[in-house]
Amino acid sequence: MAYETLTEKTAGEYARAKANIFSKNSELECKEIGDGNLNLVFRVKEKTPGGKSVIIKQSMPHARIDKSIIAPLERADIESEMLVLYNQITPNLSPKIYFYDKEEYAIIMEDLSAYIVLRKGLIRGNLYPHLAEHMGEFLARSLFFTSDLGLDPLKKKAMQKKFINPDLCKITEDLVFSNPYFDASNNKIDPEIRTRAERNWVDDELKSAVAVLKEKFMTQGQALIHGDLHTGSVFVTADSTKIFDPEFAFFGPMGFDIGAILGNVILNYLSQEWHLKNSDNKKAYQRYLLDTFRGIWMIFSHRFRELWNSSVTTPMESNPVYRENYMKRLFSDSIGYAGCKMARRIVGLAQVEDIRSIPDAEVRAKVQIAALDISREFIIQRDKYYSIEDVIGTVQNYPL
Ligand code: SR1
Ligand code: MG
Repeated sequence: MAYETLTEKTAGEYARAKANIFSKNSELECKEIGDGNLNLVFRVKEKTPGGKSVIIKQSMPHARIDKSIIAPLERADIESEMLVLYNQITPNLSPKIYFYDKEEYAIIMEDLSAYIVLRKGLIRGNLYPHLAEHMGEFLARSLFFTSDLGLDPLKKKAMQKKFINPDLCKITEDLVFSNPYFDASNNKIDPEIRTRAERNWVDDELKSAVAVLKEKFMTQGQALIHGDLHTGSVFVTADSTKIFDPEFAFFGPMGFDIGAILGNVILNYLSQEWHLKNSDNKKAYQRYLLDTFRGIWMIFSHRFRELWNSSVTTPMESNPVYRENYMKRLFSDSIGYAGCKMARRIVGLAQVEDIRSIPDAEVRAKVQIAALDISREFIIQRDKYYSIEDVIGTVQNYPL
């Protein structure tokens, strides 16, 4: 069948025909619920109380947010393969796939409607006591077992051929590593922060540090990374975490995934200057966010070292001096990429609800400028931080 985009009218019967989930005669209801930047997303549900439901995610040949951005349909091949892989190497931390349709570029998967997108949960000030543990475990296992530390080099190279993702990498190269640092036509810059944003365009120290991180993103096939691991790519409940949306996956630097989640936690921390401004809870919630930030790195690095000690078999890589040198570089990359991921959400095309939903222009500008200043520190100082505590110090000492 030739590719055709699904609609609320067609997606229900499509799901019934393709996935062995719904009974023949059940009445189905369908809603398009996509609010991301790229794809169509439908929820199909049996109308009966307690009826079954699924999610269908379908690629379109361009980005939803900007039709001039090329985003090939084949990204759905990558996403479906990634979700299968995640279900194997990081069990229970991603949605299950029921069916992948290669002709329609549509994935039929588990409906996680009991969950909330982490970004929205954090904006509401919810606590997720297991988040750091689950993210740390996910990062350690997904990165270790797809790197040369945990994978046979021939298998890794065979996977590298399969997971080449040039157009989606180009989106990141432009939107994260280039456009925020010059007057790009698709930047979105609030007038109140224009002067601060323009300061970055003439900041050669910052721009050369970002160029180094960009070079690493483009050249270091360290592990099979998710590629877009912000708080909008994670579903949560109080005791469960599911990582989804790995359509940007490719073999790149591990720190890009770690930094993505860390940077987005800091954006939420800053946005609480508005969301919890009238609450006694603001300081406590910001402390919780910094605990989560610290916890993700600590649990990741602890589990990663454990996997290293138990599973690295080659003599060269078993060396503990090399291991600690690797961890140091990983830490520095993660903080640098956290900074890059923060800045792109302040001045670039695709921004984040945490900050865009602040209606008061003055408060929003204060938060945006804080994000740009902290992001600069993260990028420039990344090799000089001794521990995650020092990085937290940069955030805590910032005069908000
Ligand atoms: C054109 S796509 C814009 C952004 O949305 C995705 O979530 C990625 O972060 C991408 O950079
Ligand atoms: Mg996405």
